[in-house]
Amino acid sequence: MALIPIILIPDPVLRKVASPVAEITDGTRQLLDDMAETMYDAPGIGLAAPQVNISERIIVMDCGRDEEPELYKMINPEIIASSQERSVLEEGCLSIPNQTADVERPAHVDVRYLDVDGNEQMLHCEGLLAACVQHEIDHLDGVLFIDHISRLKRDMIVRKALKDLRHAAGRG
Ligand code: GNR
Ligand code: NI
Repeated sequence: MALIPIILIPDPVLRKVASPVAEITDGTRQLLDDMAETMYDAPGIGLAAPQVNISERIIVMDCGRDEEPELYKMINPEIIASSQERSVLEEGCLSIPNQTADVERPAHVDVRYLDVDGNEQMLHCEGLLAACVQHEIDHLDGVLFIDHISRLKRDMIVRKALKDLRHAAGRG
């Protein structure tokens, strides 16, 4: 197990469309383990492979409480149905540190994915898990949560985040 550095905006890897995984290998499983460790360490409730500089369609999520962890490892996840009903949730992103915004998305989604053994799985997601899985699959398409809010709010968040990061790097 190993922690992997998390990529921050404005790195272009976060804007690329990630490639499907063609073959699930021990390397894929090792990456999923390392991503889970990195997610818990951050801490975050989800992590997509582009956030660790790997442009492949792989995500991990755990929206469970501390007492009841619920880790999902998903390969080539796809949203196959979305509810008409929408819900608004405050989102953040490990690649845009210290910034949050209310994001409106379908309230429920059905996700199809491959598990670590290559078996097809289906998961019905609601609440925080629904927001999280949509946020993670967006990362696989080069989309960030700030793309779902007004341009004014987006520009403000990006400006603040970049300023924060400059200060953190000691160049501000
Ligand atoms: O840790 C995270 N919290 C979160 C909160 C609401 C909706 C989505 C998320 S995902 C985020 C971690 C992250 O950046 N995943 O890509
Ligand atoms: Ni994110």
